[in-house]
Amino acid sequence: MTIHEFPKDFLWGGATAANQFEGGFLTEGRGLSTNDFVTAGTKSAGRKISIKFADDLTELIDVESSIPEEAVGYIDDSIYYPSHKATGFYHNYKEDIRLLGEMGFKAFRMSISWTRIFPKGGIEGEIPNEEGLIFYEKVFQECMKYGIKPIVTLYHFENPVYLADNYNGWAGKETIECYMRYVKLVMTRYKHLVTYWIPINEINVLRGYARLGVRDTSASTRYQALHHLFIANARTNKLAQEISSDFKVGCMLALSGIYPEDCKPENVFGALEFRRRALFFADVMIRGYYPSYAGSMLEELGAIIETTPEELALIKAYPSQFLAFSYYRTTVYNTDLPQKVDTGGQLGSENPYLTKSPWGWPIDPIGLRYVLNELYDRYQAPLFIVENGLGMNDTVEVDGTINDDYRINYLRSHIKELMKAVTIDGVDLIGYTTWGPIDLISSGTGEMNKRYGFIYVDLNNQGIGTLKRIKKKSYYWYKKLINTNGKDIN
Ligand code: BGP
Repeated sequence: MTIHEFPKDFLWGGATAANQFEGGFLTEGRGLSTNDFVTAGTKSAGRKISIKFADDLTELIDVESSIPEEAVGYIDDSIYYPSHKATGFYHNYKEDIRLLGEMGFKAFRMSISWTRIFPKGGIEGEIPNEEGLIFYEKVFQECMKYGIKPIVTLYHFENPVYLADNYNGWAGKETIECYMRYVKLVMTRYKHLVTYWIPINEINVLRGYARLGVRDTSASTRYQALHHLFIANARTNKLAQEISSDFKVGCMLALSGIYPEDCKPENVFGALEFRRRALFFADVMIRGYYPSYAGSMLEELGAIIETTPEELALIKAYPSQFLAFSYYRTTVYNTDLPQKVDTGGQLGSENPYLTKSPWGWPIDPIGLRYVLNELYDRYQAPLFIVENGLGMNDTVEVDGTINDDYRINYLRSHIKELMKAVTIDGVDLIGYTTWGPIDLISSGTGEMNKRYGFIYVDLNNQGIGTLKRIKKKSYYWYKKLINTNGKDIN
């Protein structure tokens, strides 16, 4: 049964982030980002941050732990930091965009590395780095050549080190001012090249030094920082309206789905409460106000934050225009069991009805339709799936081919469900950008072998490889799908 027509201008494409894709570490005037100190991890062991104390002692600490007071982030030349080279988009952007263009991409989501524009983050009087500005200009012009719309994330898992160390990152109000200088500059400069903007990536999973720039990990610091991000988001929405009436600015959350384990009322209500910890962010940014459950939720988390009536009025006046989200999987909530947080959402108890990826992420296409409906019912705002995909270790065959049928199957099954959400359920969906269309570094583990791409990149977990690009089988499949606007899905 089809009641609604699938949009003709649907934005098919792929999504990346500078810290995982770009490389070009400290090249042409780029400043240090907190993510530059993050080491490669493994599937089981997490990523670390290298730090140095005043007495020159160095240490590796867990990526989400607090930075001791007398320590600073430190680059150890004997360590491999995946973000420094990443998969080389900085130097290879022309070929990369051509490959995406040839696939027929309508949209390419990417992030700007803030310290490429303002090495210190945009402190009062700081002169922007023209070479950084030119780099993104060339990237956007290249996209234009192929009719690809850039979807630009302004803050994706990296914070200027200067702001982290001097203002405690987003916990300090100064960071809002610096961010706004950066946003004003890039929005003004690129207003004829970019229409879609995403101020903050996955706001609901931001925590710690690397992703939020905060040096201590208390709940109060975290939620204060997140409140400051709400202010920055609202101010960005306001500014965008002033700069161009064409701009479309959306908030972005990690919204992999959550089910209660069974009909035990504690599990059902617990799952609802647990989901609110994520939806809270969209409630604030789309509806425009702290929801009625916010007080008790923050209290339970142990977070005490300060807000002013002026700030709340600003958040109310300038909500986001669309809700973008990542969807990788669903998880099962059981009130008696702990939930683990990682990239891709939450991990809870086992779901006996689903199979899992080698990284333990349950594969649930119907869950995508469920989440699309959940979000559309709640917000009645346009939605945009800006991340989805399957991380797998691909094999290059002796004849040079890469037969990633598992990826095609994953994407096909998810796209079928999103099409049902649009054509049967009537969800207003702007587009779909798969995660990492060209292989890039995993955010959660820092591995290279957790690949999502249609295009293979020759690089291993130790950072060794030629960076050569090879088209996978899925490349041709997605190309055909885009060219038929989703009709030829087989
Ligand atoms: C999201 C992030 C991305 C991306 C993705 C996949 O949370 O926005 O940056 O990395 O998850 O996660 P991973 O790289 O851990 O497989």
